[in-house]
Amino acid sequence: MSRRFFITTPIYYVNGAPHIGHAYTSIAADVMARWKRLDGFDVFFLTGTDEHGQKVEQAAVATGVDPQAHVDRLSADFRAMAEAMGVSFDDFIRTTEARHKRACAAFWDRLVASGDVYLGAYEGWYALRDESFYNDDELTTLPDGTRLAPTGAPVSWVKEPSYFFRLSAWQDRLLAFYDANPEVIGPPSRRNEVLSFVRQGLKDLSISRSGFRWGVPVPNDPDHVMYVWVDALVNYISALGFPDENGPLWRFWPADLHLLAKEIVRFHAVFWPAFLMSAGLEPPRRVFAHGWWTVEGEKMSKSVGNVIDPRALVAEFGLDPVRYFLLREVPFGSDGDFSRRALIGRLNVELANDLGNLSQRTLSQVARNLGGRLPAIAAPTEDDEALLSLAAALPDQLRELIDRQALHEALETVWKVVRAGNAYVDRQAPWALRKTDPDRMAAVLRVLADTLRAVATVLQPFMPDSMGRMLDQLGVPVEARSLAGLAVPLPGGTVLPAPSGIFPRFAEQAA
Ligand code: ME8
Repeated sequence: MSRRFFITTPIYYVNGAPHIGHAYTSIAADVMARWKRLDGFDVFFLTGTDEHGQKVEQAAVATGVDPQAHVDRLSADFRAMAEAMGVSFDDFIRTTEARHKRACAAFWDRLVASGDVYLGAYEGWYALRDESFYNDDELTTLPDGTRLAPTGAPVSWVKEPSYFFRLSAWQDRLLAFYDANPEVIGPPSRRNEVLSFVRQGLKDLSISRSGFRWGVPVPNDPDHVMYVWVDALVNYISALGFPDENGPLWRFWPADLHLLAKEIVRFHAVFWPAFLMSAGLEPPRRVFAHGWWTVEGEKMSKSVGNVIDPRALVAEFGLDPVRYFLLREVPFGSDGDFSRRALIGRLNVELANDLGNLSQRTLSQVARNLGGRLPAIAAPTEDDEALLSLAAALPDQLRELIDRQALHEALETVWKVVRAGNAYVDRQAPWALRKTDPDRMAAVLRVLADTLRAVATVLQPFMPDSMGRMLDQLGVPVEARSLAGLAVPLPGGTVLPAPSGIFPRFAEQAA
């Protein structure tokens, strides 16, 4: 098995401030990247911004600034958002960078060399908002005659000279590829959607635009810029130094996981593998699409005024609680709704009560009754053994769940252990043992400390800062915080720092 792991987020369009949807994908990818690092993998985690296309050009013109100045400002904001969300990216690619334009030109030349590119004329519907072409039969018509794409974006009729990619010739090879790689698209609902789209037959794809300038120039034809989606997808290899296949980062190709939401599966699971195979490169190993967030039951939109700024949420609730909520609330892959009530409920019940109390109950008794020294491991009773074996199973269980992007199940699996830990404290009542059987009290507290250590270790990717503090309080040295490190027990007598609460409670507020 390869111990390298390359994970990407979409590169986000720079046409507004980042919102909770962007933060969600980036945080989920961050959890997976951190998990793989914790498990000893050599990880490359890529995010960035998509800065070309007619939509961006028009937005810049509307604000009266030069497009480059416009994208510089917005890209910096996306980068700042990622940093504020604790996103541990290894590189942040921008499609206006020279390294990216060079990679696009080389990639285009490869497609041309493969015989898959020809010059023609595009005539059809185009939705600027989606930067996407649509067939007539995909559209709906409003009473006033306006035509809309399935995404709700208005379309307009475009007629211009265009280069085409011979996608029609790739249908059978794509189907063979999906067949040979059943895990390449997830979740299964998205895989089925892609399979039926490809089985219906593929039309050649327009891959250049000639009506505007804000894009990567097509090599040897100054009248054309590359279709923004060709340019955008290439980011995943330009960040690895393409076309230099002997460079230090090329070993990360093919990507282990392209993470994105459901509306852009077709670009990643149909067009991108076809382009790559045409260019003689390996297609990605997996494309996984999560669902969409709505807010208090409504679609997020600037006009409704319900767009949630993730940085404002963090300012109010703290980063780790927000990360936890986003990944716990919704099965990863399904749509979900953001509500303050649900957020506050989970933070109070699951973080403050379940996990916060378990650690407080354990550590305050170690501090008070054992002089703040971690007790030695004692011969376990059946009840001890039951809890310890649940905790010891966590790394393997989470490996399997996170490898199939079941982040919500991973958290639920950890919480089963947390709840078992609280039930164990209630049963064992170490506070009552203090006078009657102090040795047994010490043994119980050690079982609890070891359980908490396992829990905090596997939760680090989700809540890096809080779990770092919990491991500090448990006396776990930084170098012993990996999954491998869990196998080595802490010595009895380790001096623990004074415990302090990790998760605050929040008052429910009327909306
Ligand atoms: O599509 N719920 O960029 P984009 C969940 N530039 N996720 C959401 C979301 C929501 N309500 N809104 C946005 C593009 N996202 C292209 C991508 S990649 C080569 C080019 C997240 O700014 C989700 O990951 O429209 C979605 O796929 C992405 O932002 C779309 O970002």
